[in-house]
Amino acid sequence: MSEIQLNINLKTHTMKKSKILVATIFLSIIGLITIAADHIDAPATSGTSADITDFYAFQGEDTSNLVFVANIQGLLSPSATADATFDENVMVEFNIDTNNDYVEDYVIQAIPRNGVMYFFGPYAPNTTGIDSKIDEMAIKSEVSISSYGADAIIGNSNNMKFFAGPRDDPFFMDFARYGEILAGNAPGFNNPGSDTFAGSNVLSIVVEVPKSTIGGSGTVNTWVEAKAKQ
Ligand SMILES: [Ca+2]
Ligand SMILES: [Ca+2]
Repeated sequence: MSEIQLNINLKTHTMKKSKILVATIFLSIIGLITIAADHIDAPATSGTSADITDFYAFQGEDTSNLVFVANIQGLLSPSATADATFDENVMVEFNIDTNNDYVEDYVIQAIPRNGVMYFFGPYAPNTTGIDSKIDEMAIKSEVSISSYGADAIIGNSNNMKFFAGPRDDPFFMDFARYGEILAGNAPGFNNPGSDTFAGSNVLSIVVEVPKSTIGGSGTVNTWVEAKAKQ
């Protein structure tokens, strides 16, 4: 299992970003936009179809909505992107905790089948924690998976919006310089630096939901998991 976790406050308008490079993380960061990333994952998941590179959660252009973005299978070259597909045995689950006990009160689950990404939720899951199940009674939505180089296909149903497909990796990090800083050979980052992820792609899953469907207001904790079918 690969997991990234972060906090987001539904009311504040502070912007804060964070970059973390460990396998499983927890961030007590409150902000309009919160970002967690671990492009280099634990050996068991690194480079696999379940390898999460980034998790973004932010208020939508429609301020009554929240947007969740999970990027997986990072560092795809253009040629690799053309061949990259979502794994039908891997479910990506967005977890949302609304009462600060770090147990998910809502989940949004995404799983691909035959070129379509299916979404379930948001709904209160019967199973929490390490295990996950898809409740067939959950609200079901879908969007065709967009092809590399083609226009993005946006699904719009159940008052939500959906996207699944390859995207340019938006993450910026100068890993070479970072290594030099850690080694004591450089005083800090260059401006603008050299983006290690320039020209590389990810497979992205995006869902925009009304805040009213995930608790409405206050602070939520949210994290994303990629889980292989057992
Ligand atoms: Ca909870
Ligand atoms: Ca879960």
